[in-house]
Amino acid sequence: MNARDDRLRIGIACWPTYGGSGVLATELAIALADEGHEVHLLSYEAPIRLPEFRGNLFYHRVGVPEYPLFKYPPYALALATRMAEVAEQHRLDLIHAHYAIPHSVSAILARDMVGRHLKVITTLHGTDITIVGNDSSYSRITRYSIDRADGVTAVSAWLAEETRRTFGTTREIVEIPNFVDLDRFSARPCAQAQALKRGDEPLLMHVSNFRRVKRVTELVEAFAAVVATDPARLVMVGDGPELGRAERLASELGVADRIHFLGSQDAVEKILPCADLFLLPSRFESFGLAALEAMACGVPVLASRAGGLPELVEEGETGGLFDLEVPGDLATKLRAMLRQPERLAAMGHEARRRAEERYALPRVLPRYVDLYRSVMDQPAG
Ligand code: GMT
Repeated sequence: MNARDDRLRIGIACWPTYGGSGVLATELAIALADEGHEVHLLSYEAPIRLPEFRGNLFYHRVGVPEYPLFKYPPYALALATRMAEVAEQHRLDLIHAHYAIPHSVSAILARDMVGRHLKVITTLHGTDITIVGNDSSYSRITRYSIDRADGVTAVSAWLAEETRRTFGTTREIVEIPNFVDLDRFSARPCAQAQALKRGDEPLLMHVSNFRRVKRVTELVEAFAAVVATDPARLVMVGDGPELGRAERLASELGVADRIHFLGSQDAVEKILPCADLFLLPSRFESFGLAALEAMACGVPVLASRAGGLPELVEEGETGGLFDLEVPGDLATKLRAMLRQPERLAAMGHEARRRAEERYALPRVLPRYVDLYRSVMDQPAG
């Protein structure tokens, strides 16, 4: 702990690219720094939401040297080495690893190098358990990283339960939901994004990294079915492996003129408030941070009844849920919601209220800080 007072010195490791875990980790780093803690972010490049300069928030790039022998450069080892260096140079109290593979493993290695006084907290975000950690190549090391961390959190009750079930572990997993900056994500519309609207036509929106799990092509299909009877427009924000397929499908189905593919956008908070409904039809989501950001902007959400989404979206209150197993259910629920514009607006208000009530930064941040302190009170084992 910082000698002058009880401010903490925290290392945070995350993926820097578009994706919920990196966004959440960076927002957490900023919030902790704003509270006066000293925060050191480690990643192979600066995370997308990292501000240019904050007095007590530092970024350490992790270099991964090429070597002819290395067909796969060992990033996990370079990260562990950098973590150990930063921990010693800046007398870190703890490393908070976001996403189990490889960040948590690297942090445990760093702790082995530096000494047990350095604590390791791991936050599980979702695909690190459900897709990557589940793969037989990584399953054992994922379980090891969960068991050996000093503290483990999961972003939803569903993910905590899924982790216990998948790995048969009984270790305590603290549920700490994701949070949202309610000043940045608000109902303030942005003039440029307003231009996406056409008259009274409802504007639908989707934001993701366009991975298969997001089911963006299924979304385009459902949208095409709905606009055959009910006019609407769809804005798709993000980039990823399924973008090309989604664009081609939009043309094939004759709805390309009704869908705007905007690519990756740094300031989604300027676009989201223009939406009448946010769509997240994923195969599962451990939490659904993009949906929470939409809710904070006063936009109701239609999501799949899968993973942690029913914890976030309350059917009939802040949006709707459709069943993945029921063919055509996404289109059916979407059409029904669009036909009740007043109800949709009321759900948008309620969505913002829920975001304020449950997911505001001041509500969630103390839970992380309390966990840091309780872990630091544990004897160095
Ligand atoms: O959604 C992704 O594919 C990205 C992934 C990540 O790790 O960056 O997101 C996961 O973590 C987010 C932040 O906690 C959650 O809001 C997302 O629901 C979760 N994604 C999945 O579970 C598919």
